[in-house]
Amino acid sequence: MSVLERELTDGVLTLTLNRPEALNALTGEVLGALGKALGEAGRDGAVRVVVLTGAGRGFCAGQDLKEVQSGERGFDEVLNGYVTTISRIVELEKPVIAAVNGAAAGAGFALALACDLRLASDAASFTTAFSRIGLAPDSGMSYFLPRLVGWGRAFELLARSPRLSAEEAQALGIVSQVSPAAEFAALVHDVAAEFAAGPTRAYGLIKRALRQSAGASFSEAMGFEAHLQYIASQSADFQEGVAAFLEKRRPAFQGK
Ligand code: LHQ
Repeated sequence: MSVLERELTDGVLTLTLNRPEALNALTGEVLGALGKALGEAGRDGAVRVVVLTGAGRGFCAGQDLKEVQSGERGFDEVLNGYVTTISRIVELEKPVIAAVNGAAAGAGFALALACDLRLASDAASFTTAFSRIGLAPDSGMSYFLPRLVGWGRAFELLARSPRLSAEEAQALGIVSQVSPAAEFAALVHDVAAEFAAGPTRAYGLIKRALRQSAGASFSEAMGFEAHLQYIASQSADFQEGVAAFLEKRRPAFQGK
């Protein structure tokens, strides 16, 4: 068994963190495998959407604290592993869905935040965890969290580290949809299938536009939008989208 399971079906690449005995806590091996799989997903035209989930009752409990305590990897090496892998999610020009099946903590919570969309089972929970062990946030959490929930709530979630239920996370805007655990696989399948049949190129450009706008002035954002729209307008999916609208039928996007 691999620490990261991969399955590609109908354009949906499902990556399953697979250390259930430790709630899928992240080791160098897991992070390396995840980073590599995300890099390959970017180059593989058969992949239209990526789903990230966890095996067993956890989503991801963040950094494996046994590995940290063992000192087998230097602190810089551990931190750099997060920078690389989280950046791959953000830079991947395809939608990445976090299917949060269980507990998400620390860098595991950050991993979900770096994804483009979060779906949660009602068995999921979310906790920042860092301050409980005397740490500051990492893995992009200080960037993503205030953008989703606002500065004040982000401070409280980071400093007090409550364990949020899926419903509480949804009320804060962290999660977009929650379903009963028994129906979660069907929800994830349906949402992933929607993206797998969508205009992949446009999704990639949406990610690029949002990323750029986060640090841009209004006029810079408008200028960058025009640049991206030129790229989008060259795609086969744009031709198909307009033709389908005018012919009053559903578009058949090829992701090109
Ligand atoms: C674990 C872990 C874990 C190992 C549960 N490691 N075994 C970056 C750079 C450098 C340094 C440090 O960190 C970082 C980034 C980070 O991510 S820091 C934050 C690290 N994560 C945490 O502090 C979370 C620790 N875990 C928890 O608080 C709880 O386990 C949660 C809230 C996730 C779930 O609670 P429960 O559902 O009650 O499960 P549990 O605590 O009983 O855990 C089940 C097992 O998983 C247990 O093992 P055992 O052998 O006793 O059954 C835990 O030891 C193990 N486990 N998290 N991070």
